[in-house]
Amino acid sequence: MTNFSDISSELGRQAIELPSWAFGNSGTRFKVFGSEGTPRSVEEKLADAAQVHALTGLAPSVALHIPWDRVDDFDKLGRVAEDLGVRLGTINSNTFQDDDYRLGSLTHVDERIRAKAVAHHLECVDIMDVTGSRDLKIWLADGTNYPGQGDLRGRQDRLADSLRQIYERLGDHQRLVLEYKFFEPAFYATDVPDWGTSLLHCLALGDRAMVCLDTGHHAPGTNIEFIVMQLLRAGRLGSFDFNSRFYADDDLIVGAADPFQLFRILFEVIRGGGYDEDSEVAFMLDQCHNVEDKIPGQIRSVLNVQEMTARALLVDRVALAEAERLGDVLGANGILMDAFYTDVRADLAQWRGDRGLPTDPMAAYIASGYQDQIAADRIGGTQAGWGA
Ligand code: LRH
Ligand code: MN
Ligand code: MN
Repeated sequence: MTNFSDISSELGRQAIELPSWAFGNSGTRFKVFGSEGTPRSVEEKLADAAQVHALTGLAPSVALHIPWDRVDDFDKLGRVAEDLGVRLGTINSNTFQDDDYRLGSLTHVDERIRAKAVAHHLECVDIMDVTGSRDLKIWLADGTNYPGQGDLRGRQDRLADSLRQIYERLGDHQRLVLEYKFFEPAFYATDVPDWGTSLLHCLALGDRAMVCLDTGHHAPGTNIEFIVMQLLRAGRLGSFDFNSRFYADDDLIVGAADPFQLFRILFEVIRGGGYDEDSEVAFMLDQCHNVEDKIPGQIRSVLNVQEMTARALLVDRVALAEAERLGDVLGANGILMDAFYTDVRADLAQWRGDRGLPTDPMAAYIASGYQDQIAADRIGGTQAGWGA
């Protein structure tokens, strides 16, 4: 049996990147609700993210989305982040809110528009050079709504060529991370719909091309931990976009809908070496907080990931391997479930206290008065970018 004391140092190396867009107003296609205290600038988004890190010690970096977070001086923005106690992380490209991209971006049949989309990604790499970011994350809304609308094969060939141009621009320490999603906004055929398509493109590009697994981007019932295992096995799991879903790409708080699935995913990450000290798998949130307060939403999210990581680390892997070897079906399953059902919340509270962090970060946030302060100070906060 593994005890909490055996895993406490391993918990110390957990880092979960926050998305800048989690702090802006967001919603569905029906309504974007405004909320008090919403950031009016990228700097204010960073300030909010820094609260999450200060209270949990879990979120040292912030992902940016371009153009949502475009500023004149990224070097200065990096220093602002540093002063706040965080750093700039992954740069996300965005080719889904420009009229030119109605029929595609990196796959577009019109060479002028495809070149514009490639150029946008090259600008993102320029930004990464300034911010020191390692990862360029690409998610494409590209796809078709009707059979016959586009040549499926031609779109893949153009995508491969566009990605090659972007990949060639990367520095030695930089990575291209290609995210997939099975549908939406395209409903008939999405150009990067699944991990197989993403992996094929990455394999063609080179060692620094990796797959991003967004947990909300699969059909219901998909065994996501199997995908985690396979990508780790291939050395191509680049990053996670964590969130949870009940129906489609809901972007709800990770671990809220199905904590057991999060546990299973994290167990495969750990078993596959993705949580090792030298692992380059990036853990990120990709969430929106439509009806709840955003900063506590992010605090709850990173705590959920930490809690399930702790439970997954508690799995007695020696006993599990032995039970598997012996063909002890229910014994093996029982070993996994014992860890899943272990309530680690009190141990984690103490773990935080031992490190000078609040034992209850949610309560500490409310007590800090930060929410009231930003509600008073900030009038007319911005949307996350959706619909903007
Ligand atoms: C697409 C997605 C992708 C985008 C983010 C805002 O659904 O998951 O990662 O960058 O949402
Ligand atoms: Mn995502
Ligand atoms: Mn998504």
